[in-house]
Amino acid sequence: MKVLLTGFDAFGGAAVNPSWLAVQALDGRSVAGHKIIAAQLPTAFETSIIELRRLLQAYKPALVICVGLASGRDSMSIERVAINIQDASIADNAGHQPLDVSVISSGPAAYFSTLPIKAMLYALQKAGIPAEISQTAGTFVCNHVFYALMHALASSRRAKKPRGGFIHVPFLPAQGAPNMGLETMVAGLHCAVESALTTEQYDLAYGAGRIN
Ligand code: PCA
Repeated sequence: MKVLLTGFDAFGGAAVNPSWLAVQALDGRSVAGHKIIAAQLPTAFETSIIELRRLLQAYKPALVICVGLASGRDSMSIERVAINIQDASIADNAGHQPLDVSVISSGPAAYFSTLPIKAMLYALQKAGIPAEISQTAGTFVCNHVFYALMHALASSRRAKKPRGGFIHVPFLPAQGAPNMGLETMVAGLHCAVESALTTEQYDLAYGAGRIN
């Protein structure tokens, strides 16, 4: 039983992406009887979701959490909803800057995360880690990957559909403010994975989970 955690490579001129450093630190760790596999996605519209689909096929994880950087945020942001749009204010790492186009033309307008987002929020807060529910993952590569993930999981024919969703992390202290230390991010993701694996009941649409 596996958990897939993805982070992104650096983009927009930055030297590192904290999302990759944080998930990499959890690679191989066991949580609630599951083994974590960390993988990097390119910050590029087209190739990110090709790689994501390959990883889903290869590992058939029970839980998938994609992680990305959101500058300007001061907490771990558990995303509620992925929307069917690509609208980039900067070029991605492949030089593409899509404007006002869908992620999947035949797909619905949006997908809710199937993570128990409120249970995860309370677990993080209980552990003293700054956390919030976010109502938008933006319209750049993170939202794109989140939408493609939820589309793939929704059409999964596995008996028990894997749960999946997205978490944004802040800058690292060396990147600017607001920020969060890498150790706090790693502890937060560990806590989020544990909560997602051990919260049994939740409302699919709203993510309200029973608090353990
Ligand atoms: N953050 C960007 C893409 C990659 C990343 O880490 C975003 O929020 O869309």
